[in-house]
Amino acid sequence: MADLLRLLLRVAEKAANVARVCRQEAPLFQLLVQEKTGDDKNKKFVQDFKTLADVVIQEMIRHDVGVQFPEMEGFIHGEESNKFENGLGESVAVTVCNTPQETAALLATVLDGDHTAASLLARAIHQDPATIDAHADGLTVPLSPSELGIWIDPIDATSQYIEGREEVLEEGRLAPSGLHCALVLIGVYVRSTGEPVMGVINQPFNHKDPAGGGWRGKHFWGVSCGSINVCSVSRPEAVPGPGLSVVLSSSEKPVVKEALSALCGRDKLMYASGAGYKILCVIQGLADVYVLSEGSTFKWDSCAPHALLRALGGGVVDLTKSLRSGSRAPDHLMELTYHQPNTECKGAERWANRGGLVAYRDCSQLCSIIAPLRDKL
Ligand code: 2IP
Ligand code: CA
Ligand code: CA
Repeated sequence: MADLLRLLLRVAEKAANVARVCRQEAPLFQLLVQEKTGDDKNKKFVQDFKTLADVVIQEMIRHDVGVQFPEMEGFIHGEESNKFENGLGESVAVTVCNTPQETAALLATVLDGDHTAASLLARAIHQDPATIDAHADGLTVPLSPSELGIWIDPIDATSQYIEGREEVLEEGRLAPSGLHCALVLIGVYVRSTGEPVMGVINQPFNHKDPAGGGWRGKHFWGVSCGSINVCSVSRPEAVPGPGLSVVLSSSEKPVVKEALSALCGRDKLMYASGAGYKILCVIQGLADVYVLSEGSTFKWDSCAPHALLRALGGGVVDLTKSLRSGSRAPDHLMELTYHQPNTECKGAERWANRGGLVAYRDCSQLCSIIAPLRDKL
């Protein structure tokens, strides 16, 4: 498992590089931020490019993991499909080839012959990132890659990534929107039980290099399997004082906002973009819980940060199941799992966390959220 962790940290860093390159290199950046106006072909092309950044990152991760762990190959899933239709209506399967030149040639067919952009992207995909040390050499977990599956969200909070607002982060404070909400999420689960056991999160736009070298990222990881619980983030200390702090999507239902504002301390009901970023806020102690009443997140959004929360003694439960549990406290049966689709649904909905969710660090805080919501929802 230490090998798999090291590999995932590396591919997540590579993914973050690709995400940064798309914003830093002018020919790519122009594609990313082009106005969505003009004729239909142009509109479609711009839309394509935004998706292409995601698809390329996901395929790169799938490729690199498959090379080192062939037994995982059929079990590496993600948000995107690699089938791509270019502006000319041709269908292209985006894959990572053996050489940067071949990858560039393939990407150029998707980018309507834009060879400059294709070469820049291919170079980033084939570049070796600086090695990231997990300090996890002694990590032994009784699981083999052939028992595991992977969920990838190549870029979570795409809208913030595209919009690109640069916020200066204040230590210990949550910033509701901006580039820092965009995250690369790679989660590992057990195929037979659906338990999330390993998660890697890379935040490509954490801070600006003070020497003018552009954006620098930050990575987070966690492993949780039986009695083995290790996380790169240390468990935040409990902050004394009344009320819980809660983070929500700004599009959360008014009834949920009202129920929770009665429960939270002053200024402790907060809003932030990105499902992954909101769970990361709980991991870092910037909020105590994240409540989402709708089925608008997917397995690829929650798997990686869920593993980190478990390693810290918390978790992510299905909100609907927890509300229906009568007076019983939420238990591990209500935790989200990652191996079974919603069979009655089609497309992405098959993998939606349909019952909504609550992400928490502390079981007692979870209970104190569920009871009042049960009366209101
Ligand atoms: C989105 C993204 C959104 C989030 C939504 C996710 O993923 O994280 O920000 O909505 O649930 O599915 P909100 O910010 O309102 O929580 P993506 O950007 O990958 O589509
Ligand atoms: Ca997402
Ligand atoms: Ca995404």
